[in-house]
Amino acid sequence: MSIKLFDLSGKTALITGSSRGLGFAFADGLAAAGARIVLNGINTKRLDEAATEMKAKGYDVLTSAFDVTDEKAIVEAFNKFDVDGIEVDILMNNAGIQFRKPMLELETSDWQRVLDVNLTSAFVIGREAAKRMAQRGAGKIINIGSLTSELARATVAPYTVAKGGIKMLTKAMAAEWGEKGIQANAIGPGYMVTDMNEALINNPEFDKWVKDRTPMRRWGLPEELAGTAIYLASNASNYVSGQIIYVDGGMISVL
Ligand code: GCO
Repeated sequence: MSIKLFDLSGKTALITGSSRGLGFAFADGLAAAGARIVLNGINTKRLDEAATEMKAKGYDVLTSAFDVTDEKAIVEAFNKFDVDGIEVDILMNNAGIQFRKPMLELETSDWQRVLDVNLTSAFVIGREAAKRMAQRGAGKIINIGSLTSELARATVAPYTVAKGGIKMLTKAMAAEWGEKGIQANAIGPGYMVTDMNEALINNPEFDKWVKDRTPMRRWGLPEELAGTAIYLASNASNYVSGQIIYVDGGMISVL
């Protein structure tokens, strides 16, 4: 029997933080490959607008509004999936915030907030999804890392620590859940054109640094991440686990 390596038909993907930015690009990409999409965010207006835009393309889209730092809301969301017969086959832990400030000036509360959104949420949501995936003997978890999963940049310490943790959480998930038929991998986006990076893009000095530091001499486009997401969400990666794939124009590989 030939399996369709990159076909996501019949699969349901939950993508956190997917009403805009990279999350929305991931949703669009997986939908184009045939997946039913569950969009997530905390702003229900923005979530509904994103769902409407995707439905206009003929995609099968649901929404699930919950705060990724609210464990009770996460558990309730998954219990509702159970009641509604929604099986999350693919989980993309994409939700994340950035907070740029030197550590000497950084409040612990700001440090903690970034870690809660960018790292702990991936564990809690991953655990709830994996409980169900394990019962079915199959599942794909894709965590969103960063170049800062490997390299530090001054003034983004909590984000760097969280993204470094995402890389190792991905390996921990692979270690514990491989025997349950779950593959856990990560994507490390480079400097991408997103709202989160608007201040950097509009800073001529930083823009020049990114272009000089990147072999492809440009910022990445969110849609350029879709192919890697489809690969890691599909049968094409059934024996791939614990990996992080950098989609960064070559930046992390050069001095
Ligand atoms: C920053 C940026 C980066 C990018 C991305 C790079 O302030 O340096 O926000 O963190 O967003 O994570 O891989």
